[in-house]
Amino acid sequence: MYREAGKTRFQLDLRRHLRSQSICDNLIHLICEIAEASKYVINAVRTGDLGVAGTSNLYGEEQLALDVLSDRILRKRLIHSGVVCNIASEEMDVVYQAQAEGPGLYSVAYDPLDGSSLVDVNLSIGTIISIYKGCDIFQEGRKQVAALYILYGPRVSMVYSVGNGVHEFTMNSLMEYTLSRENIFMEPAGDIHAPGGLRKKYTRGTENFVSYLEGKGSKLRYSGGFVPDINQVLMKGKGIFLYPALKDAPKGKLRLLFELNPMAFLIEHAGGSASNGKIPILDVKPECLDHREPVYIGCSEDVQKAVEFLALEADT
Ligand code: AFP
Repeated sequence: MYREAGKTRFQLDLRRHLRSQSICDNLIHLICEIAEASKYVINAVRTGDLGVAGTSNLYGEEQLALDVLSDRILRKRLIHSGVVCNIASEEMDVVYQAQAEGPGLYSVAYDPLDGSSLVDVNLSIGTIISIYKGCDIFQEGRKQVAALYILYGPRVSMVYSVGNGVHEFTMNSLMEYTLSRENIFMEPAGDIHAPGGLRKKYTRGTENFVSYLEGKGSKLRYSGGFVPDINQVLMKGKGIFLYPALKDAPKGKLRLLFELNPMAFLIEHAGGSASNGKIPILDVKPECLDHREPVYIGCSEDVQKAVEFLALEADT
């Protein structure tokens, strides 16, 4: 659910909206630079080479040419911004220091093109960005000062929060982002669920939770892209995404720094919740770049129900 931006605010562009958020100029500049970079990513996605890059990332996953190209576009733009200290990318094995520690600098963790394996079947994908003040990229997600994603779908949209509401911008024909939804908020409980991972590998608690969702009439809506799947839950304001602990992968699949922390920041600021099944995602202390966590994220009552089912499993 959301409050449709009033007609008078529809033309409000990203920079002016950011200025209304009482944040410092360097953060405004950084978010605008990321918005600019997204235009080059869009062009790459629309026209780029769908082949493989012949390299692999930290997780041993084959890198598509688009992954590498999108990563390069974003990293160059972040360095060019002049306000970024450390950079962590899902496509890089190490933290990249753009400049030495100093006042007014930020650190950025990003997934340049999440869901890139969906490009060749023309499904929606996205860029996910997490921003911290200072040079420590391994802070708990609750210490983020901003988070955003860009969704490359039938429309290109950007959803951001600096801790003062969650707002959506839509790209117009001039490739400008203009306000389309302001102060997006979520209902306490939902009627859609996006269950990642193979069901036969679910633990009993997750299996019972998904059966509970089905029992209350929740519809399965899963694309395989974290950004569009979260965007659906957020924009409808009534749903939950889960990528749980699996029997052969107790930490699930999704990465804390690049995927879970930024989305948890957005969902919590829209009135929802995000848990690893025990504690809020935003309270998990990142241990390393490839830190993964199970995730249940969306309507607060649905997330709480998942935690209860998992606690029951733990007691048996
Ligand atoms: P890719 O970036 O390799 O396409 O993975 C996408 C993703 O990290 C996330 O966007 C999805 O929610 C999740 O993986 C889908 O995983 P499954 O393919 O196991 O459902």
